[in-house]
Amino acid sequence: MFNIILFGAPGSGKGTQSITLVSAYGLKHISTGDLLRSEISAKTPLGLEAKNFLDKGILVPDEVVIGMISSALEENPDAPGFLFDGFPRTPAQAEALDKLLKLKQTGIGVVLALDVSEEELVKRLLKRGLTSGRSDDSNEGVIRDRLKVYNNQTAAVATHYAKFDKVVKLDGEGTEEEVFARLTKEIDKRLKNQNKD
Ligand code: B4P
Repeated sequence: MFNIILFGAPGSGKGTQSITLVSAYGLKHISTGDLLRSEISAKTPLGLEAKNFLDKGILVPDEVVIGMISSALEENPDAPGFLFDGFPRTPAQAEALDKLLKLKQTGIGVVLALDVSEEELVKRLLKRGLTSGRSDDSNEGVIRDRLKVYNNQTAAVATHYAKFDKVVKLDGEGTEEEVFARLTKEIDKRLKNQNKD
């Protein structure tokens, strides 16, 4: 089993790259943002609670998101590996994920961290906001708040995985194809090493 965390600030290309990566490697894609948005559209109690957080650009409480991930892992016992997109977003989520994967006798293979400048992030999210209908993309103030949340709460997740020498920082600027090529180069290197062991 090979599990990947695609890491980076909002707008760094996690969701975009996940689509092509899961199809290239046959992984199961788990995006907490997508899971939360589908709960919101279905107007479930979890979705009604989550909406207030997403609209303001702040993080949904850890216990809610960890519960969702635990169910997603249980629902996919035969997955050849998982691509985590937008999760973990706090050190507490990272520790919970490590424990859940340990129960499945697996762990994180690599954390691929996409590096994009703040001005480029704001530009991309405002552009997506013109068509996505996402309330958190259409207001520059909310976008800047999401970037602050990333710097204050989420960046520490990379520090957690750096302790285990799992983090690879990559340039997330350029065309989608260029970024995809950088990501696959790193994944292929690790898969080759794993197959040697
Ligand atoms: P997410 O759904 O995870 O969304 P995101 O971080 O905003 O976007 P992403 O990074 O995937 O977008 P992408 O760059 O692909 O989170 C939304 C909210 O949900 C959070 O604010 C939080 O409230 C909540 N949440 C989610 N997970 C949580 C968790 N674990 N804990 C607590 N709360 C959680 O795309 C952005 C745009 O850039 C697109 O329009 C794309 O086309 C464009 N783009 C991508 N690559 C490009 C490139 N190379 N060049 C030019 N444009 C590019």
